[in-house]
Amino acid sequence: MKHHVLYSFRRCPYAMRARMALAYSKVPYEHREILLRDRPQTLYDLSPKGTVPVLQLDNGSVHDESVDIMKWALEKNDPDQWYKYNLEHQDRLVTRNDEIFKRRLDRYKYHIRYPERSFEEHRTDVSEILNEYNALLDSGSYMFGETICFTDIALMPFVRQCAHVDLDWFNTNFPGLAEWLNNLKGAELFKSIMPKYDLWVEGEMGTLVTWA
Ligand SMILES: N[C@@H](CCC(=O)N[C@@H](CS)C(=O)NCC(=O)O)C(=O)O
Repeated sequence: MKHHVLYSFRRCPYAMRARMALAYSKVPYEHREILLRDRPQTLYDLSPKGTVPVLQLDNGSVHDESVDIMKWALEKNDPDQWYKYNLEHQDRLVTRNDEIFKRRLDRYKYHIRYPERSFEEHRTDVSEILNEYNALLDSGSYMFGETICFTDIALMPFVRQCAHVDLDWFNTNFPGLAEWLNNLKGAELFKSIMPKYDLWVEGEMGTLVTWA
């Protein structure tokens, strides 16, 4: 293969964090936009679990976990040292997001499907973790100080999704986190990974993504 290939879905938070890391590290790749409800066979051939994002490297090896894709990109190029300090703490926060916050977020967002708890209880569950994020931001604009790091980017798409369930509530209760989110949402990095790509057609070339 001549280049790396990313299978992605625009609105998937895991794919967003992978795309942001690839953009930051300026790794060129072929973007293949897919639909979750109509996943191409090639995706399953590369990774039987069929989730996105999947990155197939130009040497044929495959990363099918968003965190692995991020770390692979940062190993190639990490000019602002996103993943150089506080590694254990950074990993702990991201794992907690993926293993606990994401589950709570789904229950809060789709509370109608989880009637065993009330909407308020689901909201309390996400609040517990949002409060921790908010407290981290007491001492800086980003999770680990005044500059963006791996954790900010890995968490942002999930916090964004959570905020949008009820933006007024989010902004009122987590002001530091709301400002953090607005900064990241408004940043060129995020905007650069959100264009609407044409759907990839099996057997054809996707969209080549290159960086100046
Ligand atoms: N642990 C995976 C999770 C990826 C994931 O669950 N992606 C969702 C889309 S947002 C997906 O592909 N869902 C389809 C499915 O679970 O079958 C990662 O970090 O890449």
